[in-house]
Amino acid sequence: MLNGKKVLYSGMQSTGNLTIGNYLGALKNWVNLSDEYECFFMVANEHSITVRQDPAELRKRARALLTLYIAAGIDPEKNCLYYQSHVPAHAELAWILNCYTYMGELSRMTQYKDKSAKHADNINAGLFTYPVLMAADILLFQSDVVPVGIDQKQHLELTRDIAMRFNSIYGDVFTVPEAYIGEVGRRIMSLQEPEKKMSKSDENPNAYILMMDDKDTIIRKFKRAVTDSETCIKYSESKPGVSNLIDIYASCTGKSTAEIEKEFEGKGYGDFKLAVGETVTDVLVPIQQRFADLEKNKDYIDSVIKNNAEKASYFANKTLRKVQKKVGFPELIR
Ligand code: ATP
Ligand code: LTN
Repeated sequence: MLNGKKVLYSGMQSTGNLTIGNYLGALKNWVNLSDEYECFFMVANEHSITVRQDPAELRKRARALLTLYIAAGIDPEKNCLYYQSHVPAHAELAWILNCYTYMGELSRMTQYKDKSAKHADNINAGLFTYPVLMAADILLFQSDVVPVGIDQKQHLELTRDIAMRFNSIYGDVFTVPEAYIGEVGRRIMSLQEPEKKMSKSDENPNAYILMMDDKDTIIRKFKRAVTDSETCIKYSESKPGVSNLIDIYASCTGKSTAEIEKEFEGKGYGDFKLAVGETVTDVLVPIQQRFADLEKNKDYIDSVIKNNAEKASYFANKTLRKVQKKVGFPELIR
């Protein structure tokens, strides 16, 4: 608890441009939950370097991501938005937690398996211990709830295991967090291969809708979305393409699957795809406009970054000091 509220914590890597998968699976829930909780939203630029990055590009993307958090509706006066690399406690706690995490646990992580297959020329130790840094992020803030897409569930379970293991040795040091995974939008699929998750690192740009795509691009990509040889708009496991479009439409409009099926009864895929494209455009355009305005206001974004780095460090250091004491590191002599 912080200021009488439960603590909500989440972050995203500053690699690539966000897709509607990132938005509907995570960012949208952050905005919806932010009034109810004391929130910390972090830009995971330390996680980003587990895959090789261009330095200038990484710096630019981190700032764009933080700006996009605000453009999507997160109020930087009420919530703490910051860069992971501005708070050294993340890396320090990650080291300690590395010593309480087993190789076997980390080698079972599906994201590690996927990413090491994809980047076979650079299977670095950071890629392997990535979930420990994520556990450190979350545990440093004594977080109660962590809103993420379903692909991060396994990392959250590991975080809970690490927290409980540490607590069972040293007493109640960490709050054991819960994942918050939304009902709709938890797993948005590729528009080209609907059995695969929509990913910003997909080689085929038609597979994803970026949050910064313009209207024509959005409509064109939905038009080309892979469906099936039938024509009816029905949610079914055997129709992953159409079901994914229904999920996207449901998530953007708040309508239920049954309502959507009824709305498009007797209509074809062409009409439905156009409606999905227009709805997604209506959601994204205001965010894009706010983003463009915010980007021009350099001093404002700088002040958010500066103030929040201090605030985040203050809370993170409190937990870090407690942990250091528990494991037996001597206090600094002043
Ligand atoms: P990449 O695919 O390039 O590895 P990513 O798109 O998964 O990256 P992350 O920074 O790893 O991006 O994810 C940020 C947040 O967005 C996480 O909470 C993740 O669960 C969520 N998310 C990512 N893709 C989807 C998706 N297709 N559907 C729902 N949520 C998603
Ligand atoms: N691994 C997460 C990003 C992330 C995160 C976190 C999410 C890093 N640290 C802490 C929630 C809480 C991902 O989405 N790929």
